Amino acid sequence: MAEPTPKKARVGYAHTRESFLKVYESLRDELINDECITSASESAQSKAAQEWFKEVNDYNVPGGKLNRGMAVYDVLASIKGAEAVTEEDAFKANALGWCIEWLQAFFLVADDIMDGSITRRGQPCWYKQPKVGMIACNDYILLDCCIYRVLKKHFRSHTAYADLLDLFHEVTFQTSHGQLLDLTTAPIGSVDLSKYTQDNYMRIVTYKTAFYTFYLPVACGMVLAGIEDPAAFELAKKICVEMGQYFQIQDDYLDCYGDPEVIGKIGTDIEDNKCSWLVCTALQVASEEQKEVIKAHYGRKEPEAVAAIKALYGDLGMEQRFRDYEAASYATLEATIAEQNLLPKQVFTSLLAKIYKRKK
Ligand code: GPP
Ligand code: MG
Ligand code: MG
Ligand code: MG
Repeated sequence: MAEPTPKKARVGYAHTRESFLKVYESLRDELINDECITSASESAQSKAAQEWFKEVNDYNVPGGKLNRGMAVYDVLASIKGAEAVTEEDAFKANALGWCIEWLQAFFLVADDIMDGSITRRGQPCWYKQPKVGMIACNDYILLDCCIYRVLKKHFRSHTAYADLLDLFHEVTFQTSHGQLLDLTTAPIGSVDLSKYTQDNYMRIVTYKTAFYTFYLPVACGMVLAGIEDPAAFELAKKICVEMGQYFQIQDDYLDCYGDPEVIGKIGTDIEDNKCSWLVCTALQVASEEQKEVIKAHYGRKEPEAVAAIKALYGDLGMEQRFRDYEAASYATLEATIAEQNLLPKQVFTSLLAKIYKRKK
């Protein structure tokens, strides 16, 4: 009698940057050929528009660290176990991951205009390209639209379609509220040191960064894993907000002390009058005389003014203060993650490991 054919083992899905990028290419091709914008695609005008749309995507979407996008699969695998994740699940996780990367691209193109930034991810900001300029305002709207086209195409029959739509809309609302706080706390040409408080700072970074950077990927992974318990989402939000605050404090530190070659962008926080962790912390320890230096030089474009602020940060030992904060914050986060039992700890520890002591 013939031996029974052994059950074919499922070939494990390799979750690599390369496999994630392959999903981007197929989603992007679907988008640029989306039938709701290609009815007249034979005309030269339509061809040129399609080329532009492709370039907007390729220039702004896939070139970052991809931590947010790749985290959706990691969260799903941490909850279900990697061996239980099917190819179909993996595709869905990666498609949602790319929706987050599209959201990030939308935010960054817009943020760079608002912050007057020069470079991003090691290349000129999109709006700085001579042929682009303020066309970038329409391009970031297009980047935002991509999220909802991908969701419609790949999730419209999913039981959680409405929840996913709501999640992306809510997080966009929270982030633009954060951007409003960020911009209005740093009005050009008026340095009001009384605004740079710890409370104001934490409110800005919670909204402008934490929800979309950490809560969104975690919540997407949880939705795909079939989690419905509101308490689990509340807990995830609490931990993700704490992690997001830490992440933005690192971003503020790197704006001043990071190597532009490594972080891929040139810092503008001092010139832009930003309510940054560095200026808020400096003000807590500065003497009256040092506060006068901040008042006279913060929020100014002149290189000497920026140099005066950086020298003051040096006098106040800001680099060491940041390292102390980083160690303390990491310890607190580890404790918060360890003391909960609603979600596998790996959901959060794998995210934290990727950002601890990051240089970019
Ligand atoms: C980070 O601020 C926050 C964002 C990029 C969100 C922008 C939100 C919008 C609604 C446009 P940042 O200016 O410190 O970031 P970076 O240092 O990367 O410019
Ligand atoms: Mg910016
Ligand atoms: Mg900004
Ligand atoms: Mg920044």
